[in-house]
Amino acid sequence: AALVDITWFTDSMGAGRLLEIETRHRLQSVFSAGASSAAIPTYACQRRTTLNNHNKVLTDALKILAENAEYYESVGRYLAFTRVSSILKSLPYAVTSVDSLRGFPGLGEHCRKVIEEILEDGVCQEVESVTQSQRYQTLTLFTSIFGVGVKTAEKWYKEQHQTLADLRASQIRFTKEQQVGLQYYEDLTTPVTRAEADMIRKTVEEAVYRYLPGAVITLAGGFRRGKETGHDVDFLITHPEEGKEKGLVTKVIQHMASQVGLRHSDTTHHQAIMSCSSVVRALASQKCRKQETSKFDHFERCFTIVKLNQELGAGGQGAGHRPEDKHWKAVRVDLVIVPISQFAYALLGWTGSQVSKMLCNFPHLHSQNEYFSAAAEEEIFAHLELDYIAPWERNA
Ligand code: DCT
Ligand code: MG
Repeated sequence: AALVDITWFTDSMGAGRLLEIETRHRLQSVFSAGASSAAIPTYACQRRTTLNNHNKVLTDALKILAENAEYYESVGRYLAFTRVSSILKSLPYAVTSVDSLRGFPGLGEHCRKVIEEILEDGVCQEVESVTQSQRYQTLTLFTSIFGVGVKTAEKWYKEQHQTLADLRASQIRFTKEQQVGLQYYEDLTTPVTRAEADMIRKTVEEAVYRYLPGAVITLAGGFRRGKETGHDVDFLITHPEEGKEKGLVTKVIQHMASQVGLRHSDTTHHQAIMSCSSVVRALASQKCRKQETSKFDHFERCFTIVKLNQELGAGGQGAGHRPEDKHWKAVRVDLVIVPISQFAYALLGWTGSQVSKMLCNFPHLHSQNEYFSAAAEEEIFAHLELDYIAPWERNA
């Protein structure tokens, strides 16, 4: 059963640590099982977590500590902070005293102290000093660049780089993704709105229906969980007839690229739409779970950056950043092509949050890489004898 919680962490923490995480987690589960209060489901995927976070001050603080732990590659601490944060998000009330946290699954001394300090003083000294540290600031900045993970960010930090300007002026040989990440940094770190997602949907539809008229396109990711903004837009594409979807991704991308309509003189932005199929994220999920997963992670997919026209400066914010003649915004778009037989799993996985995705890797769902067939998400939950959790309750 401990597997349920493990897979969630493997994507963000990298391949080599699965075993370590698993071992620690099994221990944690054993110990927490006895203490956990009846009110809080032990499995993260069974907690109904809406976007209405009553404990944001606490979870923001724990998030900072979790990030910092990740920057120091401290898996155990990362897990501890993240687990507690995820449980706090699921509570339908604001925590006002540490005493009320008795029986709280996985609450260690460290988290307890952090929560206590914030409840009493409004701030936690440790969190304050982390956010003020140069290392934390620089690694947070660098990892916010598309194509840059913790390892790379740390390497650059150790080479004395601290700002984007430092990087741009350096001799570093950037990957293709990182070049794009730096080039469109402002755009890519500006949240994508739902309205923008809808506009992109039209572009995707136009390209997809051209090659596969009966295709079904579903907006997944945070937007499906009810979020108003996201860092990207995730689409699942399938067809009611199994196999019809094969090879679609290349055609769609080529068509979308040809429709971009760049001005002839526009040479600097010729990469406004590009295919980034080798992006870190794809690699993370494919490499690290070779045996256990899963067809789920081997769908045809493409991580792209789409040039979204923004007539009349829609979006408003960040006016100072944009050159006057730039009336478009670079937006990250993920396209995942899924055979209908596996659509329910893909939908569950790509809806997220990361916590819910783990259900797809649950061992009971497949034997010898053959999935139990499921026509809808509800069937996957039912097969695992779990209560169904709706997309908007998966915001752990
Ligand atoms: N996912 C996955 N494998 C990964 C990363 C993500 O299967 N390596 C799944 C889990 C969540 C879903 O895809 C969408 O991913 P994100 O876009 O990163 O998350 P989000 O919740 O949509 O966040 P945001 O709203 O910021 O885009
Ligand atoms: Mg997303």
